[in-house]
Amino acid sequence: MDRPVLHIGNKRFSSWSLRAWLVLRKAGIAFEENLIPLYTPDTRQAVAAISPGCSVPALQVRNTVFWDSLAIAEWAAESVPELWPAHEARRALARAVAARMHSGFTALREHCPMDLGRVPQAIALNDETRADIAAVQALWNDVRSVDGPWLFGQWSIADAFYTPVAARFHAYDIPLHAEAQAYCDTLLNDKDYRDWLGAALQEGLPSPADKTT
Ligand SMILES: N[C@@H](CCC(=O)N[C@@H](CS)C(=O)NCC(=O)O)C(=O)O
Repeated sequence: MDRPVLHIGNKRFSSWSLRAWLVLRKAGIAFEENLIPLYTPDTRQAVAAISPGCSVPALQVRNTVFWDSLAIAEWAAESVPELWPAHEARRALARAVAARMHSGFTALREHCPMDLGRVPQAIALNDETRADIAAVQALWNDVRSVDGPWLFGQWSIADAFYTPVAARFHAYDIPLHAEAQAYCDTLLNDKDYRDWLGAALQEGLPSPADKTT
């Protein structure tokens, strides 16, 4: 049977692609990758040609292409339910936590775009971004399990959604509470994330003309 193909953006910049890629890796689903360079004059057309949602990541499964990191994660969880917590209430909470990242924290996403090639360096942060950073840490503090190093004990899709956040905190040298820093260290030392990072650092890239959030 043909393997699914995950269409992704540059590993250095595409935080949404990283989320979907991590989920498929953790699910143990074999897949091919197709990288579409972002920030080129041809990007829009190239993405529109493969993704009905005109965005990456997009996953081609046989004759169907579906898009959006959260939809791809849910597709994987249909065959690998362990990608979400087993307990019903924790599972609902994990979904809410992932969804909050997916649709929120916009100041953090805009002002601290993911750039895995960036030498860690602080920047001036506006009030909205500082508020997002505080809210992320408060959220982690509220939900974090004592049963393991991940947000819900075992690795879950929620961890995929916060891995790029940890990468931003690192790249912009953002001081964190000790517990939040420990969780970020767990995310950034994860073997699958390190594989993605290694590939990102091999990419020869121009500076983005636009910023990915
Ligand atoms: N909500 C979407 C966001 C995807 C997104 O914004 N992708 C960016 C790259 S990280 C993109 O496809 N950009 C292509 C373009 O702007 O033409 C998801 O979760 O997958």
